[in-house]
Amino acid sequence: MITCRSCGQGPLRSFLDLGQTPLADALLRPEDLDRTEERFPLTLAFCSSCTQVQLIEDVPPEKLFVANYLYFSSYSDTLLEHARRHVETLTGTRGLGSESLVVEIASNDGYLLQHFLKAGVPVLGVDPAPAQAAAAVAAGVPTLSEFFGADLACRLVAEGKHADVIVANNVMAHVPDPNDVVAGMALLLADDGVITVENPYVRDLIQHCEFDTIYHEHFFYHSCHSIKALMERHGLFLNRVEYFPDLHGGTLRWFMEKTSCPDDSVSAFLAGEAETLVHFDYYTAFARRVDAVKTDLLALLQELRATGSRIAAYGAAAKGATLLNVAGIGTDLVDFVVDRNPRKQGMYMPGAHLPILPPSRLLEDRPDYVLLLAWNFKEEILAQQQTYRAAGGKFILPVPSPIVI
Ligand code: JHZ
Ligand code: ZN
Repeated sequence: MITCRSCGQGPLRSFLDLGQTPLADALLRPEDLDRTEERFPLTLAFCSSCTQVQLIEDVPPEKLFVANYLYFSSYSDTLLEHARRHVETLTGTRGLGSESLVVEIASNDGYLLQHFLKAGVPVLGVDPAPAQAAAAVAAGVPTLSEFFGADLACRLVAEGKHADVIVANNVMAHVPDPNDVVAGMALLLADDGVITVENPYVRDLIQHCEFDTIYHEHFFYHSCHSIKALMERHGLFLNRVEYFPDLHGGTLRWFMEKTSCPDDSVSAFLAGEAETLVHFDYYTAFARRVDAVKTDLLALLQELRATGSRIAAYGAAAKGATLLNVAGIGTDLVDFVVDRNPRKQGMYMPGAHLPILPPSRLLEDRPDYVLLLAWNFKEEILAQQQTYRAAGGKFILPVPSPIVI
């Protein structure tokens, strides 16, 4: 039996098979295009013991987050503003100052910690991705370029460090051994400290058919039940839940402390989940709905292409790679993808092999349609592309069901 990576039990019951796909962030250089790309099965399952939704297959994190992992958090203004507000609230509510310490796990390029530094609060970032950690250090954000876990936490504690706040945004999905990470958090957290964790909500993934957010980096798809169970195993208690419906398709922020004092938000979310996503039945229709989106999207693109339209895409996002590969969309249908991260420009999307170009190409080439792969930043990208739209350019939103806007 394959056991659950969170509770160690199971059984795991699979409910979605997305076939074999290349790693979603493994962008290709021109010279890689003729090489065979490694593909891995992508199957989603539900743990009957702790309700944690997770991937069945295991890709070693060293393959995922090191060499050609080019995701930089700072290319979205929406995300930067979300981070700035979180820092502002935490600094105020927790009374943080020059004697405090904030540790962020998966601190990327320092997009969040920079705001604490501006407020005079000492920080430490941890991120194994070398280019991102180097960018953070260059921007003055102290950062250790390694994986976070109990070992690193012990070393930091031995140096006399205790965190008043630990932030872990979009990383609890990415760790194959979440117990090691949470054990490390519990060791490092000061007795009166707080941990905030953010992750897309599995409820929104299912409800809005966001199947493209399923890829090998995301081992886990969290709910309040699954996070609570994971945290309690390490003496940490879920005391508050906040919901951001527009962030990454629907994100939850969980607050954990060493004492249990849950507010009403916790009971409200747990009650909602008890009726729905803690039961396997909740997931059984998902595969059929995913198939319908794939078929409809492919039919729409084929029809547009057949009538002479030119189609591009926006956002060389990991979710874009899943969408293109799972739906079978390649250069026969979409000419190129644009992205404002200069490190991604000049590279190619894994599997689908679309070239990645700067966003200015939309106005230069004037494709008739743009498939919005980064649909999670719809408002930001549509606002930025007003000139292209005013000139008649149209966007295609792939999920929850394909529409032209
Ligand atoms: P974006 C990433 O997923 C990676 P991805 C990771 N696995 C994760 O969990 C989630 O984030 C949270 C570009 N862009 O953020 C930037 C523009 O070009 O949706 C990105 O390359 N112009 C850690 O990769 C891409 O689009 C813009 O105006 O699916 C968006 O990728 C904006 C706003 C973005 O995440
Ligand atoms: Zn489990």
